[in-house]
Amino acid sequence: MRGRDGAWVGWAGETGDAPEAFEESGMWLHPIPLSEQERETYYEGFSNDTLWPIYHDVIVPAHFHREWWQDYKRVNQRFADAVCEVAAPGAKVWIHDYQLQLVPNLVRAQRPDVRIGWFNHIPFPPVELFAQLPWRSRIIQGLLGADYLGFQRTADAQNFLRACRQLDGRSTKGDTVTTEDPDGSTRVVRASAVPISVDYAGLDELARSEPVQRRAREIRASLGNPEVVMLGVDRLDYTKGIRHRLKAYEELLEDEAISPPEVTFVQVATPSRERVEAYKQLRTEIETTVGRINGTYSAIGTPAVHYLHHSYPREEMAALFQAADVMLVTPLRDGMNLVAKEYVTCRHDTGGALVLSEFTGAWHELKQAFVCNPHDIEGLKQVMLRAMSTPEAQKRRYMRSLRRRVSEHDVQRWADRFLTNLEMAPERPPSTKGG
Ligand code: GDG
Repeated sequence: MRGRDGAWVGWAGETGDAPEAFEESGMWLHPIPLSEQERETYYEGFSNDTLWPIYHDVIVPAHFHREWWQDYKRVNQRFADAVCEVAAPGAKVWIHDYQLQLVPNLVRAQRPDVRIGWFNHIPFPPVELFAQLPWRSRIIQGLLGADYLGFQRTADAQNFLRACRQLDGRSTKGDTVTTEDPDGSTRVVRASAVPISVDYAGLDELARSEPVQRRAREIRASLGNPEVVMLGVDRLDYTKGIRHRLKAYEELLEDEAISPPEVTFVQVATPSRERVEAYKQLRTEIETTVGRINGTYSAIGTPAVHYLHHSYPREEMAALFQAADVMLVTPLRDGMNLVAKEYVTCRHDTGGALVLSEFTGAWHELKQAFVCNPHDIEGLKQVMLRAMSTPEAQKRRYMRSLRRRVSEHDVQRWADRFLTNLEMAPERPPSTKGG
């Protein structure tokens, strides 16, 4: 946003009245208020306890409440009204994520002059799961108010197109779907993959800086300079496969395939959605497991697992990535997973090894990673061992190739591609194949 002219409409971040709109670093920021009740019903409820589980393979059950849906509609209308207020004539409107799926159609109803795009940061579920949603047709209708819909993977775009066809009887052709507007005219909407990425240049520069390098050495020294540092960095979310990762690690300790202090594991679990029941349960489970592993396998001064339930500044994250020999990214389902791309970006020394779940969007781009299926604990253990024991020269070749991919497909390229797709939709831009 800083590199482009524009207005940003978003939740103020705290409940209650929102501040007046203001300018900051060349951006016009327009905060939207949420009441305490809407935080519970719209945000923690419908967004994070209905949609999030449905869109992530129902790893935990989804909860359906009609009052939550009413508030989802009301808040989406509030966002749409604000967008219509700030958008210049003919503006491009870029709507983000599953919390705002009704906004495209609500904006179109008031502002047929603007171009509307929507990007989904999380997966779009297979039709069999999406079909469970009592409000599925209303969501499809909401999204089809857009000119262009962007997804992380082609499979996500295809899931959406299939839902339009099978659940709503709409006609689809290639990556487009035909919809009818209230005035009876038909319109074609395009849905395709445009995978998100990271600020490669900015993060690479940060990782190369002397303070980050020094901090990385300090971290390794504080861990007792182990031969192998394994690292996990995730929001504390059941989609991230933290339990599976800990189980594999615990079994490797039990099998005596590894042992502290030669090998140690650092898990950063950033606090997240702490008032939602499934997250409370997950935290208890993870912390019990960490306690058990440490109780059994640690010695004084050399814990088997370093568990950190905090969030850290960017510099510290870059230093942690630098310090880690094996990065464990093992989600059960993840739209993209930026941590995998950030790890690769921080390894300008071409050191380290990335273990990556095949159920992440990132896996579709980072094929030189050590792939794993986190449900297969035995397989995951073998992959972890392989990531440690593969000869250095081979690992460097993998890392070079991973870095090339991320450097060539960074976040700027993602934004450019999205905006070009939006401009051209429903036509495909001439230079891209399927994207
Ligand atoms: C959603 C989708 C998709 C984490 N802890 C700290 C911290 N982080 C940063 C990471 C990374 C980001 O948060 C997390 O992004 P992920 O992509 O890994 O996962 P989600 O939060 O689930 O994001 C996901 C993403 O949207 C983008 O489209 O990739 O699939 O689920 O950047 O580094 N950053 C700092 N301190 C922390 O403690 N500074």
